[in-house]
Amino acid sequence: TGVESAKRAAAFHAVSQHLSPEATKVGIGSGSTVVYVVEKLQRLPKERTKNITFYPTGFQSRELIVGAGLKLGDVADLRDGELDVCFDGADEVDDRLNCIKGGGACLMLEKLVAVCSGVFVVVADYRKLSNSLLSQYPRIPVEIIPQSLSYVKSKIHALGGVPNMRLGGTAKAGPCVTDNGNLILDVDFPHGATVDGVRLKRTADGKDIKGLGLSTEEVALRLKAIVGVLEHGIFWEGDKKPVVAYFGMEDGGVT
Ligand code: DER
Repeated sequence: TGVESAKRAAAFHAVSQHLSPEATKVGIGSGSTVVYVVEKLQRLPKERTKNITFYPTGFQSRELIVGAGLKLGDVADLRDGELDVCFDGADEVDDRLNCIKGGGACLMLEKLVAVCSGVFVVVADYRKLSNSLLSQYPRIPVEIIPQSLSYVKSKIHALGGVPNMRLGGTAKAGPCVTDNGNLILDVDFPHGATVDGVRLKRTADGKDIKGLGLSTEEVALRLKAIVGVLEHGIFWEGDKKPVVAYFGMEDGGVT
């Protein structure tokens, strides 16, 4: 389908552009687009990949690395900036290359690998392009420890958010459980966020402009500050290194 070939084009192009001959440590994200990143790596001459250790962002990512016969590393060994590059997908990317991630419930290790990487390379198809976060993908995945479920939901409501616990789907009764044994809340802000239930106002020319919510960046800070929240899917300046993004387009091109 158009989407799959767009994903593959973005992934192949990204690897050819950003896997330098000197690379020795590479992060591998999660999801369906990153499958093509590993396919491209597997097609490279063994000379190119035999000296590279690949670090997974979850169970699926680990399976991809091992399945491709690539050398597997342990994320627990990583320090800031230690990875030459990391390739990962996203659910939505805005014009400042900020992302919403977490559609695959792997956001915790994805963000850890992203912040340990010198360059964060996003690979995506054209559907992920967006001019402002939460317009195309109107929810923020948030990983929480299970015991905090009621508490975190109440705090998110107080922010003006609507938290929905992600279910495991038809193959599993009950919630989606992450690789870390936690739950995912998909949080929407239908009317913009507020602070402790009081909608933020901004006066301009002396008038109150009602209904202006928090910026997405402020939402990220407030979500992270709630006790019981492990991490959220807003990949923002504070959380990421230089970002490059490749989008496979419907016409087969890559931007
Ligand atoms: O969870 C994530 O952030 C993954 O990267 C995933 O959402 C990317 O989506 P994809 O399957 O369309 O590549």
